[in-house]
Order: sequence, then structure tokens, then C-alpha cells
Amino acid sequence: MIALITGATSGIGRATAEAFADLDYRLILCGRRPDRLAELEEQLSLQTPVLTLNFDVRDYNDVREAIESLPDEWKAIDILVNNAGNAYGMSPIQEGDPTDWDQMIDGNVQGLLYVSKAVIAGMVARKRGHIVNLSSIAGKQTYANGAVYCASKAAVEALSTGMRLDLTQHGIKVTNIAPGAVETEFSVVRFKGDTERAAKVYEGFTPLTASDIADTIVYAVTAPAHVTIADLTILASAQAAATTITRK
Ligand code: 8X3
Repeated sequence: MIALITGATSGIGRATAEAFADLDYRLILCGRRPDRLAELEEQLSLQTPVLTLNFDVRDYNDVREAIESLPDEWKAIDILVNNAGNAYGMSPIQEGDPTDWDQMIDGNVQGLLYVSKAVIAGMVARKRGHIVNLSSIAGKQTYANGAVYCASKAAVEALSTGMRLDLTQHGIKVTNIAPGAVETEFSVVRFKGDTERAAKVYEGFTPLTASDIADTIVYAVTAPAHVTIADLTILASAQAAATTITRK
């Protein structure tokens, strides 16, 4: 199996890379931070063949060139994990900063589309493949001060459904994964480096970990051929809904 993971250098992407290495999948790890990619390659290539691609999912030419540059023995991608994405800023819509909005819409929506476009053609030709899109509980429930992030993840939900409608007939499975509160760099990025504010998000309850989500991705991609795990929502046990969390 060959798996390509975007946003592989941290959080859910990294945990998924580690879990896939345990399954002996060959890994194409994509990210924007070359030093982190190199470090991860060094770690995981002890277990399995690893190839790294350094590009920004928001630039279609970069994405296309990177995927086209794959050596022949790496071209037949079986699994695409569209994990790259972020939340940037959190404020009422009237105070939102359009450059923050661009980060979210360009990364979470356009980026996912660009990478998918570059990978799907080969999957269709081979009549096999599995696309895993990382959505969020935010794609199912809009919350105050998060309109644009929630909109970007609602778009991911629609794209997962739309991809499944278009690609099932070509032998391609599509899985939508919607995590709730996962403690990663997510909130530090959302709050632009304010680690105190970020820590508060996970205070008083046990949040999910990146590897909890990687486990669900493994479950989806190892399901029998006749089974598609179409849509999974994973919440912390203390979390009843996007913003309803029981804290001690
Ligand atoms: C991240 C989870 O709770 O901020 O996608 O919507 S949340």
C-alpha cells in the first residue's frame, strides 16, 4: 500500500503516518516545513520506505508538480489522507480578518481540492483508491466566533459527499472523519501562538489525542473491500457537541 498524507509533520497527520508505518504502508509525507519532514523521514524510514514532498497545498502548480515528480514506483497511490488545514483566528464575523479567512478557505478547501485533483486521476485509471478527508465537528455544527472555520469544514463535508457520489463508480472509497476536541498544535495556531489561551481549550477534561484519530483512520482504511466507512464523528467523552463540554 502507498499512502500520501498532507500536513504530515504534526498532529493528526503525523500520528497517522506513524500508525501507517506500523502497517508497513509505504509513505509519501507532505508538508510545508522541510526540517520537520526530514526529521519524520529519518524516524519512520527505520520502519518503512518513506518519500517526502515539500509543497504548500494552496498552490496548485506546486501541488501538481510535486505529485508529477513522484518516481514511477511511488505513483500508484492507494490512500490519500487530506489532513492539511487549520483554524486561524477566532472572532465574530464583523471583526474577522480577511487574510485569516484566506488561510482557512485556501488551506482547508482549495488545498484539499488541489491535492485531490492531482491524485484522483491515477486512482480513476487504476480503478482503486481511498480518500480520507479530515473534516471536523465544526463542519456539522457552526459555533459563534468560528463562522469561517466552520464554513471551511462544512465545505469539506460537502466535498466528501460529492467525491463519494462521483468516485464510487470508479472503485474509489471516500471517508469523512469529523473529530471534536483534539489536543494538537491546532489551538496554538488558531490563537496565533497564544499558548495560554490555547491550553484553556483543553482545560478540565481529557481531550482526544492525535493518535485517537489516527486509530479511526486505520479502522476506515483497513475495513474489508466491500465496506466503506463513509462518515465518522469522534468526540472526547466529556464533549456532547462542538462547544458543549463538561469540565471539572
Ligand atoms: C477542531 C475542533 O472543536 O474547534 O476542528 O471545532 S473544534
